[in-house]
Amino acid sequence: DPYSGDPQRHPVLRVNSAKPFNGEPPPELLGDSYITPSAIFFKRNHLPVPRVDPASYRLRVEGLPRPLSLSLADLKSRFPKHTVTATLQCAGNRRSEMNAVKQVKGLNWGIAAISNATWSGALLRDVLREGGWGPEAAAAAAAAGRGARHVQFEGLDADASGTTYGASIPLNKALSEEGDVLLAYQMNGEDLPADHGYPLRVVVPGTVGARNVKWLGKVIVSREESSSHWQQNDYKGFSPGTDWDTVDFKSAPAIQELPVQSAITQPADGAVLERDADGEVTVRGYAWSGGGREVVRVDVSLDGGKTWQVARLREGEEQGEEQGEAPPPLPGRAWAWKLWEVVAPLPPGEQQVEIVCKAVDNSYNMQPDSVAPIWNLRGVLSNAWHRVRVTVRE
Ligand code: MTE
Ligand code: MO
Repeated sequence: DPYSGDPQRHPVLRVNSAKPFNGEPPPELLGDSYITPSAIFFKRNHLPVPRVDPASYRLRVEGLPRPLSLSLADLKSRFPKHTVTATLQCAGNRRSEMNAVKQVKGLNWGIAAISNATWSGALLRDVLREGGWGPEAAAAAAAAGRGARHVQFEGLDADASGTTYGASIPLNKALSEEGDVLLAYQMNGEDLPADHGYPLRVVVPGTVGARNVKWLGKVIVSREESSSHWQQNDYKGFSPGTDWDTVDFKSAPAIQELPVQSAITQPADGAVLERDADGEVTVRGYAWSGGGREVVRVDVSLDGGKTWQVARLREGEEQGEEQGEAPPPLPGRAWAWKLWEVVAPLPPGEQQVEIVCKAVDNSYNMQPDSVAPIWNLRGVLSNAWHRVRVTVRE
């Protein structure tokens, strides 16, 4: 069993697949803490978890004037340590809602294939610079017809044929002073857990989970995108009219930045609510957008989207600022989600109530109101208004 070396997992995780392991936390727990504890942070593995010996581990960095081979000690001592609070979201988060419209191919994620953590490590741009990457090297490469546009990442996890997990991001993102791309050796102040990429993963803030390669073995500055299956033939968006007979994966770009997203973590879909003394209900959830775009507003409806009120974005201690975990985001660098809350009067009488939320980011991107028009055969980019139906009792 290639999975016999996999780590133990927290029993509270809802398992979408045991081998490889894929699990998400219960929504109520997810919405409880600004920083998701590592044990319940969603886990998305395509392959067995590789066991990496930290003493002999080397990160290879190629496609540079001076290729590098770095030990963990090198990464920790030769580069300044940076800490970033960033939300990771799987492209397939909320896929189950697409499945409800029409069957898609992929793990049946609920609303919790998203989590938020603090990550610490070396900046990728500092490491590339150490390898001699700079304006001169870029110009020389371009003049020689080898102009680099991408940075590829290879994981140490492999299938039976030896094929490893891989992905790439645009070189600009890696080099930008405002990109905050990390070669992370810590998550929430501790060594990375085995499931999250021990001893090293890349964290690409604002970018789809799939490019945040775990158990990182190799970094390659290159002219081409990663040739991996997951970059080329997966994690791309298509029209609702495209099916498996007609799909041409070459026709669509690989997903990088994700669209604006929000969901209700409390109450749960199907919950029965007893009206309290004040006749109010507390609605909570998360909101996030890709590319460092900041969520500026969350609207909540208690009548299926007819009337709306603005949610309170939970600030200060609730957002982790007291712990120094979340200084107010810099423009274009809002990498972390916002938790929000509404305390609203429940409509009178015993009835079914449909609670809805939708978020707006600082580019005024908004979520679509329904799933069918954004349905796609892989069930990715599922970000319609989130709806939960509850029953109110007297
Ligand atoms: N990296 C490697 N090496 N192998 C993987 O299977 N899965 C990717 C990404 N990095 C993956 C990987 C996907 S699709 C996602 S959504 C994130 O890791 C999930 O990260 P997490 O398990 O830390 O939540
Ligand atoms: Mo993913």
